[in-house]
Amino acid sequence: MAANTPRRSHTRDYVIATVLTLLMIGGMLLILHNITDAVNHPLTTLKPRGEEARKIDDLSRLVFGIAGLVFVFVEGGTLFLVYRFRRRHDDVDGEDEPVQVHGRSVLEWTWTAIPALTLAILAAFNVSTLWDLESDAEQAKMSVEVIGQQWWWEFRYDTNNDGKPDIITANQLVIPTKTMVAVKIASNDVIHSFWIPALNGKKDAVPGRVHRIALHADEPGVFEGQCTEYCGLSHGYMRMQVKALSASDYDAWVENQLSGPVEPKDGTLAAEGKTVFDQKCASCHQINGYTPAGEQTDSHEPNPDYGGAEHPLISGNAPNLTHLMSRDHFAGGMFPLYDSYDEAAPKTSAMPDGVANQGELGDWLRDPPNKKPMAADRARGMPNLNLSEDEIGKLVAYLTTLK
Ligand code: HEC
Ligand SMILES: [Cu+2]
Repeated sequence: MAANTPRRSHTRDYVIATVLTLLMIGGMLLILHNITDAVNHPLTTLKPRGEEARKIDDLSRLVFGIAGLVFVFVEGGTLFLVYRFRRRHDDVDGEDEPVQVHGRSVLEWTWTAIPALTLAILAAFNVSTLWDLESDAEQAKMSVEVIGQQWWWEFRYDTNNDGKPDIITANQLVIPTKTMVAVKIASNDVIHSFWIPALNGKKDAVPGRVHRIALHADEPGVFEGQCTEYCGLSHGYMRMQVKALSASDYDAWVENQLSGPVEPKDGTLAAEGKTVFDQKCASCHQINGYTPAGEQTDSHEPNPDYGGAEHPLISGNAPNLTHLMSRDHFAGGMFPLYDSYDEAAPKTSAMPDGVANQGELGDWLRDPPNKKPMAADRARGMPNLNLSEDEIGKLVAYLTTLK
């Protein structure tokens, strides 16, 4: 190459580099702003609301802190070297080059040892946090079974510890605050994943296995979650919530759940609805005490691993509806059960209080697979039962009494 290559103007390069850098920083700030906004983005992992989530958060802060230092050190070093050894306009190719260094074993050992040591330190913190989380789940006094179903979540409580569940609910897991609760996660069909980011990390629900994690909530609140393992057709419509209640509200909730189903008064629309229910719905859905065990239809044969016909409260593949209206949402947490809530009542009282969402419940009964994609022909989800408007009216009247 000729010794006097014409000098290029660097101004344009500097401008482009500056703009790109600013765009990158701006983008990063935008992402950071969004993922820490727990109101509009409730699945943020950066706003822990309980002891377990805080342990994970502390760990991730440490990891990101160290990663940040490494970033600053490496990027700073790179920029310094780029600047220090940049090509100058009077540089001559092949001359004036920096001293070439090769084969300095002390240097090479050092820059191998530093990253290895850093990773080893991080691994120690990681493993000890994992053990810590695991031992909380092991030692928790209270436990709830969580069962993933295509495409909703079932929760079973054994409040009197007789080995049989006595409360079965769906989609909204209710726990007392300031209490370590072990959740034992299983699946009735395919692999799902249970994830309430405000309270803990993810844990897969694997058929034939039971995985355990602990949930702990500092204060009353409703914490959002979403199935995070692709589980077929309506995976995206498989949400769940944890509702943490104060000790007294939790006791009130338990008492209500343990009570029998509300009996509609004779001669009311709801009573007629109950008759329709017994004919058209009870083969799949459980109302505690109504359906004789084992009367499920063949196509919805309950899985014996998960109680099946052994226990009269379990209906196998469909949610238990005994206290339907004690939840906030239905069908995998997708649709609100209340049109409007009583503003005076806190969202975290034992029982939601407001005007029942008759419209969407009616729509659901009119054509469930239209509201949420389901494979009812393969015993997954609720089929269209071709109900008449008259039946739908009666059923909605009945369902909305199930507090
Ligand atoms: C063939 C079985 C089957 C029959 C019959 C059936 N359902 Fe369902 N139903 C299901 C399944 C499965 C779900 C869960 C769907 C989901 O969330 O993905 C469900 C969900 C529901 C839900 C929402 C519950 C919740 O907490 O999420 C309601 C309400 C409901 N059904 C009412 C009825 C009524 C009323 C009838 C009778 C007209 C009926 N179902 C008949 C299987 C059935
Ligand atoms: Cu799922």
